[in-house]
Amino acid sequence: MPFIPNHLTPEQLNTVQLDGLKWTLTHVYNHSPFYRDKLDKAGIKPEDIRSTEDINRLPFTDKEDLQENYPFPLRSVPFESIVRIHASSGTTGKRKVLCYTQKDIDIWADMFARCYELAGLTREDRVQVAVGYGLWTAGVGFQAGCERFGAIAVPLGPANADMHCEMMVDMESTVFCATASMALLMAEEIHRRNLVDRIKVRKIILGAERHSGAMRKRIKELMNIDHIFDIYGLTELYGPGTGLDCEYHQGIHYWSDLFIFEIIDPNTLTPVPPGTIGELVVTTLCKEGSPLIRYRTHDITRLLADSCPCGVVFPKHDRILGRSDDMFIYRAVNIYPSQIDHVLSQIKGIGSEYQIHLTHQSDGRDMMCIKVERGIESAPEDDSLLAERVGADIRRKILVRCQVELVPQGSLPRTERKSRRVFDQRNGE
Ligand code: DLL
Repeated sequence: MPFIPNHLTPEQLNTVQLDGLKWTLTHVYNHSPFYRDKLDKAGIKPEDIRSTEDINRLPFTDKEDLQENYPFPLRSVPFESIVRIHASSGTTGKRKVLCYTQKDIDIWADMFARCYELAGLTREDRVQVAVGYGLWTAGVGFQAGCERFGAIAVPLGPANADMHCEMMVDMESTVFCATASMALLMAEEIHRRNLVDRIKVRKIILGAERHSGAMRKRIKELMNIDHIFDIYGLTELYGPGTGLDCEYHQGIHYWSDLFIFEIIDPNTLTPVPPGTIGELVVTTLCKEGSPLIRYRTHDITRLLADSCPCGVVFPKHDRILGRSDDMFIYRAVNIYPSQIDHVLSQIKGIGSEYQIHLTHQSDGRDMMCIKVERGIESAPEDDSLLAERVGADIRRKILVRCQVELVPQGSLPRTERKSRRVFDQRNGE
């Protein structure tokens, strides 16, 4: 039996969504004082939901709602029905803690199994999991999905490079799952140790952070990989596995029978049409423990309306282009790190790794310095030309002047978690 319910017609999907929306509203209204209060304030009762468009009338939920009601925000079932919690570290303040019932855990494993199926895995595959286990949803998500799918999980977690290399060779792992940063780190290690011909990994599934085309290209080349799949997810919405790009890599298919994705303009909070970039807002359709109603992810992307050559009926969103809270203002220009890595990705001769340092100069002006690694094919003598090229392209495409510093290949820190790109020292950070 396939895991992806590809037989669903658009009409059937719409019915599933409407039923799920009604169920969720009734569930939270009856069981969560927080949501009941929120809906009462907005003047909405569950029975007011008559079509999926009525979602527009519902109030938003945001990360502050999860922090203010710590430690069990959004809880909508009695404690005896909760079998697990997960948490993600908020950038500021308390962790976001989410509750799971057994049904939530089962649905999460099913949706993750769909991702493995979409990535073309078979039960013969050996899946080396290099993301963290514990409070974070990553490790257990990849593992439970793998077991549900029926492939062999090789559950290392971040571990160290020695152990990953050893297990990859000995276990003959065929799939490697990691954060984008960890995938790069391992690709470089495998290349450095001359292991490429001894490993059988042909597919990498990575996510948890935005990553550039240049980074994917480098990982693919270093490890001789056929496909890199981009997996999306967040703790609030079960965890990783809410969607994955198919082998055509033209967007991330997401499971619209389990949640509704909307894109809104983050300033006006109104929905924008498919194709328009904005903030992703999610509403769950069958989540029991901590349901989400129009939860603002702060992730920036867009819905893609076109059908996919792969034939999967589930809709797509674009890769995550950044986070609305990643934006920084430099010399009166709003800049997302993704704009910088987009510019860098187009320049031959530089590596995929970079950092953005913002400082306040003694003359009162702000300065942005981009440290970027020299590409393997470049020599230190090329530095000044490359720096000039980067500076000129940033000026032309983002309309700001900056300093550029070329640093040796491999000298910027590598991490097995999520890489930090922006270092804003303007407020004494
Ligand atoms: O990072 C879950 C996850 C683990 C997804 C492993 C994929 C792989 P959180 O720690 O709650 O959960 O962080 C969620 O990470 O809102 C995005 O900003 C970012 N993110 C997750 N996947 C991607 C991706 C996990 N594929 C936050 N591309 C999200 C870009 C991603 N950003």
